[in-house]
Amino acid sequence: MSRFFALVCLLLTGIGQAEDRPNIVVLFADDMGFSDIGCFGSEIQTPQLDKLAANGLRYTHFYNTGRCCPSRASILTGLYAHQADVGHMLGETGLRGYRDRLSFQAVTLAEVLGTAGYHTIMTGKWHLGWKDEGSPTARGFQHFYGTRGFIDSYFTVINRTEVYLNDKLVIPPTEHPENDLFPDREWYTTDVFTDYAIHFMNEVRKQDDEPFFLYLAYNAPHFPLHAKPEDTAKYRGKYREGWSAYRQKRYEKLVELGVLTEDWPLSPLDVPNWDTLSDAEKDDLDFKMALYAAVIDRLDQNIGRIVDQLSEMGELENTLLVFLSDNGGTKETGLLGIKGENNTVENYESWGRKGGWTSSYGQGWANLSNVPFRQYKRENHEGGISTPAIVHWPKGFQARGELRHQVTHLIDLMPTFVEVSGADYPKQFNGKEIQPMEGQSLMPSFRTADTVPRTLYWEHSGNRAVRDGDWKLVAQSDQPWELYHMANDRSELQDLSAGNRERFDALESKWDRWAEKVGVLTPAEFDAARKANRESQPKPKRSDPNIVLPPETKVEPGTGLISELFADADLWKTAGGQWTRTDGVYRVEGDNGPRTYHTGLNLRNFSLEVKLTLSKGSQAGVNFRLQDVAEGIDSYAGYYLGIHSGKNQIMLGAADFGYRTVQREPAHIKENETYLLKLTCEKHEFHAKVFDSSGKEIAQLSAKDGTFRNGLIGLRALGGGAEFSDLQIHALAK
Ligand SMILES: [Ca+2]
Repeated sequence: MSRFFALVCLLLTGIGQAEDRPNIVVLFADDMGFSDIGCFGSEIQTPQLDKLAANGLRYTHFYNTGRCCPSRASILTGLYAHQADVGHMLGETGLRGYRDRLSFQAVTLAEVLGTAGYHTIMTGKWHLGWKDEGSPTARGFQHFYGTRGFIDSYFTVINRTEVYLNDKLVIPPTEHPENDLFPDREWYTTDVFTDYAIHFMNEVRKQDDEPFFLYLAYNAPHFPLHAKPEDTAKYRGKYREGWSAYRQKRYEKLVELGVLTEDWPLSPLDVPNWDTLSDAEKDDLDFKMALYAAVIDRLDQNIGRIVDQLSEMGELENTLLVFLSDNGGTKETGLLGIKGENNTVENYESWGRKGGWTSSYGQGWANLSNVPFRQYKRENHEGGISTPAIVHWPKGFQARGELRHQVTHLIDLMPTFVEVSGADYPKQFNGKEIQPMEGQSLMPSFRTADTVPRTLYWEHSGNRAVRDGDWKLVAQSDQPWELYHMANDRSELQDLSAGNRERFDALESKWDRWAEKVGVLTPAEFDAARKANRESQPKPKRSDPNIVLPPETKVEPGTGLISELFADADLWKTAGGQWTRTDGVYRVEGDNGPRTYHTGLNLRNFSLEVKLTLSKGSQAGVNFRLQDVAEGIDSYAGYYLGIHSGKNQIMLGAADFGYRTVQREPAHIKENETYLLKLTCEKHEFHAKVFDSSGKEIAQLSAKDGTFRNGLIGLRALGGGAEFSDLQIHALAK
């Protein structure tokens, strides 16, 4: 806080009086189009957001960057995404503009507001880097629950989307994440991210009366479409009318609401006419859109919970709340959605909870999401970069239910929050020079609808745009520029390039200068830089076994027992849980979810034996090929051989996109009984046998995986204590 502002606060409020600076809450949706909520024309029921709009402001020209990572970089730093080193996604090039974490020459909203005395809270999807140095807690959030990467699943935790509580990995990939705040409720991202946001708000209020900043980055409604049945039921059947009917309805409502002017026609349908589809396709698409609507409906219900919480705390009036989406509706998954031919209404049970790129609504419905605009997520036409926007702050401004047509962007949140918090935007932070803010404060627009001309820029994957006053020059990757007059034609239908050469050239040079300034690479340059960076890195030893041991230790394939080489070495890493290791016995206590203990031993061909006792609780076993769980960064999928007392079974599971059981065998598993697990991984085949304490074989399992490269070997326990002993690992010949 600036000293002047502190003094003013002190004079105005007097010592001991309530803090006058507002709480700041940013609610961020993921892959949601311009017309997907009620107060922006949608038929999807969003009464909570509509109420916020009715008591606040709606911005009709609010822009994002068109895609997940860059939008997150931009909203948090107040810079263009390239300046925050996230010009593309999280690919490391070693060059400015394109790194695998946020720039250290940028400060986050949390870092700035934290220095002004705000409590800083984040829940949800970070998607700005897996590394510790770039994590939410490293970048200013004092409280965090969520993922460091993407999410792509609602009911389960899939590979590379581990859930962290602050810096602690609390949920590795699993089909059954634990809802630790509400053990009787199912773990569902939109719900639990809200649960934790409320939990943290209560926690900070127990500490003191200082305002808080909450950044709640939901993954809804990003695919895959995982909805709760009671939410889906509200919409199922409604969408059989087809996309054209709903595009027209939304357009008319947007005009009626005053969000759009009739001068901007509805862009033409960009997908096949609904009537050309078969009845089965129509039914399938109705179901998928009902799922999408249900995911947004649930998002809105949870936003209601946040509002209720603020109300109960008596702090809703003086909370500056902003709702935005990170990019428009997506056509990334094809015309009819992912696997339209395979994942059907009939076999919903088989794909309805499967994470990854398993289900989506497809381009047809994305064309509805982005009404009235053209194009989609990733692109810089209005359909990709326009977000519905709501600002609610009863104490901050008089306006209720009004529209604002000022041209605004994610980069504007930083200067707005600096202004309302009295924070100093630093020139230096942690010893680094910090780039100046790029945005403009929204504060004047809280008071007046007067618009002011401004210039904004975009670039993503070769898609590019510049908006200067009422003019916009925009192009798709590898395509020529198009020129539009936005006041007359925001739907971008009349390309005016031909008759306005001077303006065209001026805008093009403006964009070129900006691209030079922020370090834009063409897609080809980006690919080449990423490749060069990859090749410049020390290569992992491809020979087998690839063992992470002190450099002086040499292990050759087929050299027999190698576990003793590292038995006492300090090479073990935990991914959750307090493990102890004494005299070759590895123990983990407690009952707090999945815990993993890794050897640092990375092998392709090996055999392993270990004795395992479940002291109390459900399941434990051996992991291999789970580098991501151990390191939190890599993308190797994993296998798991485990015994499960709760379900009385022995299983071989695999985590790729979502955890799946490869094979399970029934067996009576007793607590405090010692079992012997024997496992061989050789030439892409896995064979396991399990014996009871009398030496009787009680299960035999096997699997084959041609893509298996090597596995980081570890021990794993879920839901209870476990003890491992007599661990023996042999490196086998290739
Ligand atoms: Ca997104």
